[in-house]
Amino acid sequence: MITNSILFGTSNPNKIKEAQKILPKYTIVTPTDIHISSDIDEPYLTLEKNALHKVQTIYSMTHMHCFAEDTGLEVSALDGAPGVHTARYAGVQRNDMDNMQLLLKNLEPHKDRSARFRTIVALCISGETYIFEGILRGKISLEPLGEAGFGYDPIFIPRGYTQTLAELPSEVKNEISHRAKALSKLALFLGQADI
Ligand code: ITT
Repeated sequence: MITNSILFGTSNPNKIKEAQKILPKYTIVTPTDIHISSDIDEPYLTLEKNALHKVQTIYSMTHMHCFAEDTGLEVSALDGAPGVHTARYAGVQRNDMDNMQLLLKNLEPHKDRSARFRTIVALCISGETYIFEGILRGKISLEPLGEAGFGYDPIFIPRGYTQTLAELPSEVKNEISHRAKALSKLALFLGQADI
């Protein structure tokens, strides 16, 4: 066991940056650090199944304590879309601006702009898997605003705020976000398991 070190199986450097700030007591090891591929497919139709698939794939390659996550943006008026298709909403190019523009267009006819980010973190310790969920509620803005964060942050206004996640300081996002909530549960679990 590597005390206080944990492998985060992701290809997204922004997620790694956020996770390291949210989990200061742990050293986050990345796939790049240990020279393995971080490009894992997401073949399933739920965030839970994809997160478990990712962590099991990473564990089978490394046998290290590891976690992976899948995040979706769920928009009420669009029946929960883009959901599990969030990354490729506007196509396989996985382009953030294309994705946001398509979402804004599809939401145009609707009054209800409420939405939520949902993160499922899957943890694998000695081959056993565990799931933690984090949800951030809010609404979709009328246009992209702000430079911080990544992905859909420029069009998501968290409940209780007037600015998008990309306009708010990163410290605020890391306190309130879906990822922060799921990773705080993971940290509590690891602390109780003395890992
Ligand atoms: P993995 O290697 O961890 O899978 P990824 O970037 O492919 O990295 P996801 O499949 O979870 O991650 O991403 C789903 C989409 O949601 C993708 O378009 C992200 O940019 C977006 N996303 C994820 N977390 C976000 C956040 O905190 N704020 C805004 N957008 C986010």
